[in-house]
Amino acid sequence: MTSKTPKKKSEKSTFDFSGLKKYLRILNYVSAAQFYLKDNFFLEEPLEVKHIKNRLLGHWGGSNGPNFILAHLNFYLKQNQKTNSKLRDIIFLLGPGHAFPGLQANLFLEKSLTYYYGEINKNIKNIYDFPVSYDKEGLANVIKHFGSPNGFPTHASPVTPGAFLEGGELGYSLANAAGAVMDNKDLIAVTVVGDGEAETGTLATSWHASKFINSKDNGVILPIFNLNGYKISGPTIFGRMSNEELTDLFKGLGYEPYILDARSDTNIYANRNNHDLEKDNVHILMQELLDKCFTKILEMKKTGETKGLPMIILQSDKGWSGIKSYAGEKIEGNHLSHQVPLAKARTDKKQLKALEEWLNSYKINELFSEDINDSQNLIKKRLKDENQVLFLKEIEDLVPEKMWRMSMNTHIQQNGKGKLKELKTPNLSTVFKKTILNTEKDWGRHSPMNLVGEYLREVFKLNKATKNFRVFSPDETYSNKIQAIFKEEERAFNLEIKPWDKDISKRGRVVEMLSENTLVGMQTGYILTGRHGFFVTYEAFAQVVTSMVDQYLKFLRVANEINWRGDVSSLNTIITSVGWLQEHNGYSHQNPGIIDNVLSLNSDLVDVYFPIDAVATGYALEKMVKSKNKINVLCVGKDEARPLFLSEKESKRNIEEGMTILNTFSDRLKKYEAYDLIVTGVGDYLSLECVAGIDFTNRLFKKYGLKKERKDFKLGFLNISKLSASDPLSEKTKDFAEKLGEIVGNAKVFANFHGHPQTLQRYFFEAGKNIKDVDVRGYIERGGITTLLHMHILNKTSRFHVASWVVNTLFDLKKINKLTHDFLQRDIKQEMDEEIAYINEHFIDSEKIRNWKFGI
Ligand SMILES: Cc1ncc(C[n+]2csc(CCOP(=O)(O)OP(=O)(O)O)c2C)c(N)n1
Repeated sequence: MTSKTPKKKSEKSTFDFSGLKKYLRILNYVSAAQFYLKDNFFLEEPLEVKHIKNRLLGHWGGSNGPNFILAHLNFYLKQNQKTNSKLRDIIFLLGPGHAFPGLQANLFLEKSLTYYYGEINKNIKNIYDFPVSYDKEGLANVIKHFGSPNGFPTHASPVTPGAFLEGGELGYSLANAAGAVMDNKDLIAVTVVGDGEAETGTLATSWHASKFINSKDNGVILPIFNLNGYKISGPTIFGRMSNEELTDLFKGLGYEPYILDARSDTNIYANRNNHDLEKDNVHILMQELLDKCFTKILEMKKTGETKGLPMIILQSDKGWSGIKSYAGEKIEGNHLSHQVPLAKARTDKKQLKALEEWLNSYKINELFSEDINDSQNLIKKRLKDENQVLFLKEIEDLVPEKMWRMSMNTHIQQNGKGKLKELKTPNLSTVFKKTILNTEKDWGRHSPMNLVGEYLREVFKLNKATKNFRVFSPDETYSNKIQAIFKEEERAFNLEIKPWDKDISKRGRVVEMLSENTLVGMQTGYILTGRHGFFVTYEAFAQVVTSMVDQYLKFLRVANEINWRGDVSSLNTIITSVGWLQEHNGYSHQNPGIIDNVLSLNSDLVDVYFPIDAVATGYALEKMVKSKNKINVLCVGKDEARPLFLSEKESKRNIEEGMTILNTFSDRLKKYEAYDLIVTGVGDYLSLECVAGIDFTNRLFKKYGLKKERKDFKLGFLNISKLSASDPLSEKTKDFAEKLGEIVGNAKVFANFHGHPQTLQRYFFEAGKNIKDVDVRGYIERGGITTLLHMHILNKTSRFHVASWVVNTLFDLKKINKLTHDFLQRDIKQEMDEEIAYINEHFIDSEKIRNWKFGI
């Protein structure tokens, strides 16, 4: 494909790599300089302690492999993009985000840092108070402000042009890349994977991503596995595997691996007195490999095949081109280069000297263009960033055209164009008609998850042409009861499909893989490149991905402050097959911890919906798909026998407002009256038990003729349909607390929560309630293979516990006497014991419980 492909390894290149080698020298110099220099940025005078930063932060060792890769990619793309339009839609993902100094150096050279953080582009607000102009001053700012409190971070981040992967928590790279290339037909995601990163569970399963992505209708990932052999403090597993083992492994995983051994102690190009990078051979080999890979990718795209997708295994020295050894210890090609070598350069003169020698070895001053000292010229050049010149022409010539640069790819940043492919959303009444028929209150059998299935099916249908929607699920589409989507869309599978396999095709847009981590990585990659996706999973195992959600929130929070990033759809998760009803599985499948986790984040970007029934589920879904830049979780049960508590109108209001008193289940209040007791339900099963508890209480008072006593207190039912994570600095958080405080007033409160009780407690505390006036119940780790009622009894959230609390509280308030209290409590206990006896004998809840209806 290249116009001048080099012939043989030993042959002298027909390419002129002189510019590339210089480009690479800049990348490596600027990478290193970012750790150390606060002044004398280009070593124009002898290096002194006063030039060295007070804190030496960052990661050197991992930066150099990616630097080599970046320089080569630019070289290759610049040669080929003009003649081959298929090579213009390319993004770059850096798995080990700590290798950021190199990426940052490249972004400066590509002028994309100047585009976003220079003074030139008036449309883009510079979030920094220093300019990154494309001149020495701008480059000095890049070096100086690396890893500083108000400057650049030490890892790739949302402030990094072209990045949508933070890479701090390792392992996401391939999954993110997979999400990005899905339904982006022409996209090629070049993805650098670290060999330490490759030991993580997420990455280990992500090699399989290509089995869900046919390369004809989707883009393709080109993995470049940077095998530098070391992690933080020792060798990597992959670093000590033989080439045969590596080849066998990756062939088995479905790739065609090409190994490039560029290590100084094993390859024939080593030259310890000079950078081996100054020789042509390693560059010829890399260009040959890139050409082979891109050619093969474009070939495979014609058939959609993904078996045998090319990948490069780049074996390089960790800390490549850096200090070789110090005080008898090997630094380059060893884990000791991982962070900042010569970390005592500020206090140890010998280390300072060694640092100076090392930095000088790149001869940075030879690389600047000759006319940059002409200050008049400089001012003129600043006006037009693309025409500015800082380095020698042969270096600047390597940078691809602006719109084809990996860092400026419009799938990732908006650049003034519409990146977010808006979703057409269903008309809810159409969905209700299909699933519920009559949406008025009804004690019939309605499954919220059936409704979810129909809703998502409708979303697939409406967005068929735009191909901007996917569902990600760990093998649970059927199990979570959303199989209605298969009437519209299939599961993706790019391996052999047997005649008896169901709902599966090479083109499906439902991704079912039993790796929650890889799925969420795919989902975030899909979303951050402008599309929409739901992750549907068992509640108990959603916790597997909590740290991924935490990381995503950090990304969102920073991205939301950067105007050139543009909007993205929300990260939508449905947690179902919840712990309260776990008929097939029992104790191991009972864990609402994901709710605690997301609600404990200090942010106003996280909402968790707890719709009380199927109709409310519809309204919650509508909110989720229409929201932007947020994290939404929907928590709802999947069983069929759920009543409808509310009219459509009440439901809509209930979801809109996040909490409402439901009059049907509450005592009527006269003007200026307030509730003495409020029973609060959060979650479908828990709310039902509250309502049943109120009903049971009313019957009890009736049974014993306690008419006067019953009239003497007002009992209300509050349903909370949405909890948001709290941000102490946010108005929204204060509003919620105020509203809750107003509703509950001075009432005594009993609250039944779907998750762990302590998570809900905080909201009442924030609302100003005294903790002794609020009794919060929830999942207290009691469970097993048992019935729904028994789960409530075990966790003290049952209707009997509601009634018992009412009776106790009335006694405390002196509204009933001791005698009444005692016989009511005896009655409650007796009824509960009868139910337990029934369950023990028949293994199901009694008919009385199963057929219970409010007030009937
Ligand atoms: C999931 C996760 N576990 C642990 C770490 C801590 N950590 C940071 S860098 C690193 C070693 C990474 O090795 P590699 O991916 O090979 O990166 P490189 O050698 O290229 O720097 C580790 C363990 C992390 N960032 N993420």
